Amino acid sequence: MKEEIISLLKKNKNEFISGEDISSVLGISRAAVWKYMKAIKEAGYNIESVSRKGYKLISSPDLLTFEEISPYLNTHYIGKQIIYFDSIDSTNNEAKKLASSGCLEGTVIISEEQTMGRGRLGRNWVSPKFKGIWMSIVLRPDIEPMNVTKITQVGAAAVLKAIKEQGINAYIKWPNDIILNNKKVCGILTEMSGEINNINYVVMGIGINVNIDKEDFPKDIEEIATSLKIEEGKGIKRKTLVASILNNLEELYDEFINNEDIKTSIDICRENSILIGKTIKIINRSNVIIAEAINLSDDGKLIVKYEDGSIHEVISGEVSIRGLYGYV
Ligand code: BTX
Repeated sequence: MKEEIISLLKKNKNEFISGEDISSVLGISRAAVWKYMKAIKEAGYNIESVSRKGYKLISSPDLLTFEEISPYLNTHYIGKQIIYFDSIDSTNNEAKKLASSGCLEGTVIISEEQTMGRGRLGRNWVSPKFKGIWMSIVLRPDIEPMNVTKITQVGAAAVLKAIKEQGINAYIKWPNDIILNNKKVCGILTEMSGEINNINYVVMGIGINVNIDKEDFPKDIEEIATSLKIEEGKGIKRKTLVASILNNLEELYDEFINNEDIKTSIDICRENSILIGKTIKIINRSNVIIAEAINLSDDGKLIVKYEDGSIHEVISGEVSIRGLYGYV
C-alpha cells in the first residue's frame, strides 16, 4: 500500500492531494492513510501536510525501489520487476532462488545492504547500507553454456557506459572489474545454472561502490578499493545510475542474444581496457605467469604474450589478473 500512496503522490507532484481522496482511490480508511504517510515520511520522503488541503510530495529519497528507479527506465523487460530489500545476505543468492522458481527474465533483485555479499571464488564483497548499488539481474539466454562468460563482458560494458554518462572516466579490468584511478569501483559476479548444453538461468550480480566513504572500507582493501564519491569528491544519485545501467544492459544484451553479436560490448571493453599494453600476472590457483596483455579477441578472451614470445588466449573464469606492482 505504501507503494500505491507514493505513486499517487508522484502523479500529483506539486499539488496537494487530500487524505480523503487517497482513502477513496485506494479503498482504505483515513486512519490507514495517516499511518502509511507516517511510514513513508520515515523512509525519507519529504511530504508537506497541510490540514484541509492534504499532502504534497516535495522530494523523494535516493532509495533503490521500483517506484524510484522506474521513471528513468526505458527497457522492455529488464527491471520491469524490481524486488527490493532493505537488507539481505546476497542479492545473487536471492536471484538464484527466484530464478529456479521461475521468475521472469529481467527480474532485478536489489538491496540497500548485503550482509554476506560475494565475489568470485568464495571471496567476500563489502556492501554497506545506502552507499552502493548491490543488485542481481536474472537472465535466461538461449546460448551455449560455454558462451556464458561473455555475458560478464556485456555487463562490464553496460556499467562502464553508465558511469561514463555521469562524466566519470573509468576503465575495465578484464574480465569483471571497473577501475577508477587504479582502484576497484565495481565488480561483477556472473553465475549460471544449467546442464552440459542447456542453460536454466544466469544471474548477473553487479556491485558498485557509489557513495562509500574511505573509512567504510575495511583496512585490508583500502589500498585497492574506491568509490565514485571518493574519486569525484561528491555524492552521486544511485537511482539514475541503476536505471542507466539497466538501459544500457538491455540494449547490449539484446544485441548479443538476438543477433549473436557481441561486437559493441567487446569494442567498449577493448577501448576502455586498463590491461591492454601492460605487463600482468595471470594467477591460476597457485600458478603465476607473467605476460603482456595485447588485446581482447572478438569473442572476449584476453590475448597475452608470454615472456618467451608465444601468444595465448586466456578465458575468464579461470584466472585472476594483477598488475606487476599492484592491483592494475
Ligand atoms: P572479485 O572476486 O573479483 O573481488 C572480490 C575481492 O575484491 C575481495 O576479495 C576483496 O579483496 C575486494 N573487495 C571486496 N569488497 C569490495 C568492494 N566493495 N569494493 C572493491 N573491492 C572489494 C567481484 O569479485 C564481484 C563482486 C560482485 C558483487 C555483487 S554485489 C551484488 C551481487 N550479490 C553478491 O553477493 N555479489 C554480487
